[in-house]
Amino acid sequence: MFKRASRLSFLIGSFLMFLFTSFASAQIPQIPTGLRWLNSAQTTTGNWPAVETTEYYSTSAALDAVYVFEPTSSTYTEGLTWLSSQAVSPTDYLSRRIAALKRAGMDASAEVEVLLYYRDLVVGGWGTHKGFDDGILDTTLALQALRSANYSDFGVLFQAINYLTSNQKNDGGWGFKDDAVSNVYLTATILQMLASYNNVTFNVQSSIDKAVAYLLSKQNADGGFGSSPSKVYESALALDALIASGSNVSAVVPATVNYLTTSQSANGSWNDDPYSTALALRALASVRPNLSVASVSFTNPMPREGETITLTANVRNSGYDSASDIVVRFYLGDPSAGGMQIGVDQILPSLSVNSSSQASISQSFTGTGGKTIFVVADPDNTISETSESDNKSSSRIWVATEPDIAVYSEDLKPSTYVPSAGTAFTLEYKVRNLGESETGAFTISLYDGDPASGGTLLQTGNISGLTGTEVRTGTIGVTLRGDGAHTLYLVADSGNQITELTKASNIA
Ligand SMILES: [Ca+2]
Ligand SMILES: [Ca+2]
Repeated sequence: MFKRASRLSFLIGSFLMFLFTSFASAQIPQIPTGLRWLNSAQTTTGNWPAVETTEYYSTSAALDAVYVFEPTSSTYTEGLTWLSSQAVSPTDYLSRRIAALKRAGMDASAEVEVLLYYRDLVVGGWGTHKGFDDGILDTTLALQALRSANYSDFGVLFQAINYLTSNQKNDGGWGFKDDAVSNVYLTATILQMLASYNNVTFNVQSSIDKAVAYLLSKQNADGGFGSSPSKVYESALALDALIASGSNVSAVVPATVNYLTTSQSANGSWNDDPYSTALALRALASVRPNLSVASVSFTNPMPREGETITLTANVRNSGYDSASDIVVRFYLGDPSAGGMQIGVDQILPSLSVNSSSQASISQSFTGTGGKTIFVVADPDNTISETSESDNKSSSRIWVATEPDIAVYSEDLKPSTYVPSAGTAFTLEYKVRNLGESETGAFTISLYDGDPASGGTLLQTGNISGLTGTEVRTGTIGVTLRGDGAHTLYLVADSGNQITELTKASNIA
């Protein structure tokens, strides 16, 4: 076995996969000045020079940053051309190259093949080259590269991730060697990578939680991270990774942003170093809002056909930056499965961090039965967020059938079938709403004899509205005059339905 060279003495870059394209966002002034400096620092051959680290790391980090803001710029394309033209062989260079190629939509299958050839088949990690001792950083970078290439061999990924999580120290961090203490740089890099696999291929939440706790404990009084004094590259990587972790880290973000913005040089750079400048820019860009639809509610979740109701979405910003001009769009059905927009786009003027606001439309529906209302915040994705996958929510309504009042003869029960003439008895009855909508108040009338052919009105009563499908039981006092057979008729909401009491009393 070869021993891997020690690389503890210099900075090693890292990359992130940015899956989104350019966004027009309200930028803090440090971003455009930093970008201008980064553009000016590119050499005529397309690369960025080595200052605090090698030109390959500088260039790879600079491309990560430029891609976030100006993915179609000549700066980006010339940098990518330089990066992809370099002959590289160590695991870390190869991994950065794979990520850069895949992000640009280019083929990296040959590079992935070499990377997999380097893999230690026993331990499952990666060293600098084939046959080198496994290393934490090389394994992390290889996993990042395989993620960007959508590599999916579960066994390979599992063994490598397990190698890393089993080397996580008790304090939640990682160090370069078994006996070394944890450090911010390595822990942030691994946390970023683990977050990209969490809930996609693996559940590494407990490892993520421990890494977050470690990093949070390493924030310095100046708001930055790293072995005090704070370092720009460590602060930037830690901020990026903490946000990517999905944990709520709002308590530390403002101070770290302040550290980064105040440590920018007058010329727009950080430390006159492309690598630090790129990481700082990328970290500042990761401080984004996160919009989500917290709930969808209705003034009446069970309207009748044609009834206009108000649909309200509660939109929340749980991110780290404010958002403005937020489009909120309502759909009947899932928009990703043919659902159609209802109402017109609603615009929320602004949402500050940790605030929420409501958007509403008025709408009526045709066709009875269950319907699902979807609401999407920022449906055209014009606002860059820390998560783009939580912007949709839904809730069910039921469009109800019309009310339908009914009384049935078997629901009419006199207290006696042989009452004496002139003696009061009671009649128990049930009135039913066969429909799903509320009836509103109505009257019931009891007749002696068919009301359509001269029956006598005995009693009229008021019934308060029946809810959908409600059955209401009541009683009426009755006194019949005259011997002989009587047939009682109960009429609910005259005109709706008449029922005949067939078991007529026979008075002796
Ligand atoms: Ca979101
Ligand atoms: Ca968005």
